[in-house]
Amino acid sequence: MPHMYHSMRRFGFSLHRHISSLPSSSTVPSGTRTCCLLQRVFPGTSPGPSCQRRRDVSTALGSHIQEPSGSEQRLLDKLYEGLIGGQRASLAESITLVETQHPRKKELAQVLLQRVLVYRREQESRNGGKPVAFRVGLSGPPGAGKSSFIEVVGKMLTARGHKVSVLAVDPSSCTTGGSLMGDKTRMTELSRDMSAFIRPSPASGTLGGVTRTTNEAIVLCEGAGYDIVLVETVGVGQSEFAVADMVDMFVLLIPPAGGDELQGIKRGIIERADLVVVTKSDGDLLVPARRIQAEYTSALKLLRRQSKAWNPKVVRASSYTSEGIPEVWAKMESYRDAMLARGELQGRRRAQQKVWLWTLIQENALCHFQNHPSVREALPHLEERVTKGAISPGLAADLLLKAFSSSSSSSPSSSSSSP
Ligand SMILES: Nc1nc2c(ncn2[C@@H]2O[C@H](COP(=O)(O)OP(=O)(O)O)[C@@H](O)[C@H]2O)c(=O)[nH]1
Ligand SMILES: [Mg+2]
Repeated sequence: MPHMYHSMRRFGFSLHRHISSLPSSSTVPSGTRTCCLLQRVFPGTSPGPSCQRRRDVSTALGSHIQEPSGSEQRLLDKLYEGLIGGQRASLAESITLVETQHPRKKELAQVLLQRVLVYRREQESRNGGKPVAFRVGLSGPPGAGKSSFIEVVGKMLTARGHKVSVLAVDPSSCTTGGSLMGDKTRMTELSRDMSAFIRPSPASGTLGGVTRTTNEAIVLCEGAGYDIVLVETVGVGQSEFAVADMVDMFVLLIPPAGGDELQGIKRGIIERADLVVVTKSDGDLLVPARRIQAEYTSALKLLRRQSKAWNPKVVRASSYTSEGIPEVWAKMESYRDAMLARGELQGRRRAQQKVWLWTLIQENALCHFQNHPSVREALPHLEERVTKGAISPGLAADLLLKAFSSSSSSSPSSSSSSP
């Protein structure tokens, strides 16, 4: 049966072309036609959920992507089967595929991703429409104790039978190739744990690119059966806002340190926090940790509530002594349960999908615009005139947009740019 399902999915692509050539006057809805055709080719196939799955994959990709060759198809099949079978090597390889800059591999990554999305949606519908995994973002200044915290929480969760994946978004690796996070080093035990998967941030790319691939990596981790996905990011630049937009719960980790170290924490990000954890609440740091907890508790009271189901809380924990760690997780669980019960978590995910769609459109459209020959030609001159005050920025923008839209449909290079 898996073999047959396999070959039927492979068939989805050629099928799509085949269907497109059917007379358009046909009164049968296109989806039904796919199923009927499949039944003709594979007798015994019933138009059930798997039929829907094939239809979804082929419809979503449409003629956008060139049909995979035999070897490409074998690679995709191998990755997909390995991934949903929960193999860590297949998951790692699949994430590498979504991180690639190679144009064709990027397309194949979308084919794989689309399959995993369809698979995951089926899992969700079997789960009463509720998400099958819990996504938690963890942010805080460098040295706050994020990695140490993830190591301890991660081990506790795998011991309880969960499968935990840890993804990292490091803005410093995008610009300098260096790392602010020190990544795996403090997760030595968790990285040896067979129920855990740790993936450091890619060492290059734009922040936009890295956050996009992180979003896609989350989907792949969930497809591989990881029911808890932790995304670690450092509280520098915009990465923490990007992470807040891709998780179910956003957690801010704050060290019990003096004012200077806490200066860097942006007010905007405190507003996004569903939970604040004061770290290193042990030994000499216990007293300052209590003080910071009290300060943040009163600060949070002044902020507008993000959710009807949940009031942000401030807790203390120590990764050294494990004190407070089970309680922090219990808080996270009660957040998830409250948000699920009111449908807020599902709503948040839907809203996030839309935010991401528009983020990607904006990035690509801007790139498209900047690379357009007419724009490139006119830009230096117009920029100069604007800076000299000779024309207004509004007029210059209008002129550039006019140049772009009047010839963008006829320009051969206008469709070849990518970010
Ligand atoms: N006292 C104490 N130190 C901690 C604790 N957790 C982490 N640290 C120390 O804080 C430093 C930064 O930890 P790390 O987990 O790498 O922070 P990250 O940069 O936020 O990931 C390291 O020297 C840790 O040993 C804790 O619970 N108690
Ligand atoms: Mg770290």
